[in-house]
Amino acid sequence: MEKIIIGLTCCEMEDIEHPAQRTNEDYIDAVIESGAVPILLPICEDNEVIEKQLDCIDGLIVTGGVDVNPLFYHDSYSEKQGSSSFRRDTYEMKLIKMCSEKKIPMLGICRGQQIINVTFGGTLFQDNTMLSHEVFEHQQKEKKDYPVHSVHVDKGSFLYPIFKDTYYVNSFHHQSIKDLAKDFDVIARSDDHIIEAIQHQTLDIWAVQFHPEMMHNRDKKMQEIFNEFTKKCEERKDV
Ligand SMILES: [Mn+2]
Repeated sequence: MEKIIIGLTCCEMEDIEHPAQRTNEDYIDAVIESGAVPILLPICEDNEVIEKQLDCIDGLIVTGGVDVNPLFYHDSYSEKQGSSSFRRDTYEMKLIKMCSEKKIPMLGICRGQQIINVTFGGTLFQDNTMLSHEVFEHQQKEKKDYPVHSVHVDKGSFLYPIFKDTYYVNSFHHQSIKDLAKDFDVIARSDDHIIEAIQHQTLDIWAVQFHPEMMHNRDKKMQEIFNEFTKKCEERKDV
């Protein structure tokens, strides 16, 4: 079978003199290991360019990065909000909308889960301490490829065949989902009830709050998330 192509979103680098965009190699490696071909999708403003970017891909991975600007979920800036990129938010929201219209499968990771939720009308906690109850530290000081907390997974979700009921994940997020977007289900939570994975009810949109790409070398189950996503994109292409 011909290899399918998966687009990876980029982040901006803060070099004022020589603006650049990049993505972490972990995503690239995990996609290649899954049997697909990764390509980078740079942030841009032109709708026609975005359309054309989508013509090139069979799947989209919305990668991690800075916080989403709270303006996009109609909230005002709190003291605990981190840095954000209006340009990246605007681009990714357009990309996600157009991608879902074309029914191209999508996998959101960390910020990716958050921006997918916001694109479909959901909201975020600007800091995990803003939840009404005590929460763990979700910004780990452990190495990136080691887990720090458990997640409890719903039967019937995309994660269940891989993780079963409970599994252990890494954690690099100080924000999390507050109100879930319409037509999505929460499919995994941590012990302190933070939303750690979501899934669309009818479209092929999956998202996780942890970073499977950072763990994929050490933990085959993390690689399996990418393998299953690639399989989903191949099935979709065959339709
Ligand atoms: Mn976490």
